[in-house]
Amino acid sequence: MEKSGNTFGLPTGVWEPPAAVDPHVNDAPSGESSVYWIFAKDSPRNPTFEKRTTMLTLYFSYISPYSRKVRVVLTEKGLEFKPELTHFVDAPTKYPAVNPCRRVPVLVDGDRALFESNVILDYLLQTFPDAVGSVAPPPLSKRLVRPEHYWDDWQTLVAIETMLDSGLNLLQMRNNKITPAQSEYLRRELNRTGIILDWLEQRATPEGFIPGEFSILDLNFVISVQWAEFRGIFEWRGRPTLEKIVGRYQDRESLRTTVPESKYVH
Ligand SMILES: N[C@@H](CCC(=O)N[C@@H](CS)C(=O)NCC(=O)O)C(=O)O
Repeated sequence: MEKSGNTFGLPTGVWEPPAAVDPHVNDAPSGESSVYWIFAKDSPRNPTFEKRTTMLTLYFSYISPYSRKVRVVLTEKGLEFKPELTHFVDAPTKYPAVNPCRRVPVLVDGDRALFESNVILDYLLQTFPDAVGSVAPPPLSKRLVRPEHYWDDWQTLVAIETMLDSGLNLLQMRNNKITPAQSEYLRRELNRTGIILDWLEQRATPEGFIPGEFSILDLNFVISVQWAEFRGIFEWRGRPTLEKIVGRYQDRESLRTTVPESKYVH
């Protein structure tokens, strides 16, 4: 398999993505070795596209909910990227140079490597404010959080993120054959997810956490609970407003085309 270096001295092409899984992934046009089209050239939804000297690269795993957040926003914005499929248990040895935290996702844009999913989303929103790949209403938020509701939105975002982190801990421990029945800490983690869900139910509206737009809060929430359900980690249903948010967005193209599938579970 071809290995080529990049600014970070990373091997690329080590992890081969399954063929024809992500329609938004394209190679750089041949004959233009150092110039890449970052917007889908032929997409009628992207009449304006940019010529850049680098192509976005995403280190990700198909089953990672954090990676899915980035894939959803790349889809929403119609941005092409080079996929570097990375099994997260191999992240420490496969790409230590780009992420000291040694997790996926990582987005590389030229000489900049970004880690932490919501930071990457913030970067994409700020760097490509006008890119539109998905035309379905409501539109994707322009910002991670609303300036006029800055603290409230951040608290919601952090609560959703904490719920997902607790879910990840529960999954990792389950993989290590440790369950909440055996661990007081895991019982607290499980309990935490329910408390957060009840709190979110009070803050949500049937039109989402920020009515009028497909917000980063909605995106984080839908991805987190779909992941928890897919993995059988915690129950989230039975909260009518939250159920309405998922019902509202689950068929949106960016979410529908990135939904977790059993074939990627390893
Ligand atoms: N807070 C991070 C969490 C990322 C994360 O935990 N990713 C997992 C995969 S779902 C990972 O790479 N884990 C590495 C490991 O388990 O060592 C983010 O939002 O990006």
